[in-house]
Amino acid sequence: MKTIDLRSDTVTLPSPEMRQAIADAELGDDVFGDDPTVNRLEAMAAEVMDKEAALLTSSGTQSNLTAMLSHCQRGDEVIVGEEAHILHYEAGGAFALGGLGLRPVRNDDQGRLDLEEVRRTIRSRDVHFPPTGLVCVENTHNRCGGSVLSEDDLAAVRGLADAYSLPLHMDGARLFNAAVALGVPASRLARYADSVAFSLCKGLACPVGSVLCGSAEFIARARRFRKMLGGGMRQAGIIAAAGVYALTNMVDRLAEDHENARFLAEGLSSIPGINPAPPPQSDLVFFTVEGWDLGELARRLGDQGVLCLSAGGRIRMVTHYGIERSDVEEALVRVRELMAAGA
Ligand code: TLP
Repeated sequence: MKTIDLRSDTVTLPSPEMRQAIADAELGDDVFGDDPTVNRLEAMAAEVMDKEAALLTSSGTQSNLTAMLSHCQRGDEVIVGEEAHILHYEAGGAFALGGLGLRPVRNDDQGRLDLEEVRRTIRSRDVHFPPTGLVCVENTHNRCGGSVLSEDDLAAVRGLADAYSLPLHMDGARLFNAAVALGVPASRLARYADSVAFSLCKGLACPVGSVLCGSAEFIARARRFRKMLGGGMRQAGIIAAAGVYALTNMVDRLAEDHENARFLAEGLSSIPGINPAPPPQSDLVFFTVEGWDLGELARRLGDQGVLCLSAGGRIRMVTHYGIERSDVEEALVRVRELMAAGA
């Protein structure tokens, strides 16, 4: 029985062409600035995001923490949506390692921050208060179902950040999914943020890595914080080569993952007992199920070779490189059979 792994787009494996690019990569010591492939990836990423500079990091988590450290001083507060990945899934690094307070504000089911609450949460200058140092947005938004922040959404939060002279960081782990969903270049979305982190190891199907982009001065600071976090990697061209390949060859195909996600969601909605979720905007599909313990359902699906995650009272399935339409069809057959068999 073929295993259909829908747990995350992080499970993607490099294509033969990507492996070849990795094998052929020219290498040097990146901590000395000598790795030509890393330098090439960073230049490409800066260009794609229309920022002055970029920095390869080991993960999205490292990019986000590096960004927060580079924008803020210890003791500052960082405003994040209450469903932000930074808040829920990054091991509390901002608190533990950065000495930063994360201040959650309400976000709607599309991942848009409640701007009135952001306004109320921004601290006035007073010796009693921790200064507000940064506002963060997430695009696409993971816990909000892979929803896409539009240019209007981003312009609104940018306007507010500007009104209070605050920098804006975008956790764009899946920013290319957002760009493909909106049919705009990623730079159109990146321009609203001072810094943007995008992942190489999700839909772009690289084995490792994330890239943080911003002004030259910001990235110079970030380079030191990345080193402090243990992210100074030596012959990192091995990683960067996959990134260069992905930026050239793996972006446009994300549209296929989005189509497969819509097809999956439609199919799931027609299975008795599954509560139809709103149509997915990108590659993440969430749903709830009547009469099942969701952990148990995920485990039983796993026994049937359909891997998914149960999180926050929902099941999550993700389409990605390596998952074809026929795999989605087969997954739907197996889910339908299990649901018919009952809890
Ligand atoms: N998300 C992973 C898990 O951590 C949940 C996933 O499978 O979706 N920002 C966003 C919006 C993310 O979804 C993720 C990873 C990250 C940052 C962190 O990236 P990594 O895993 O590279 O540290």
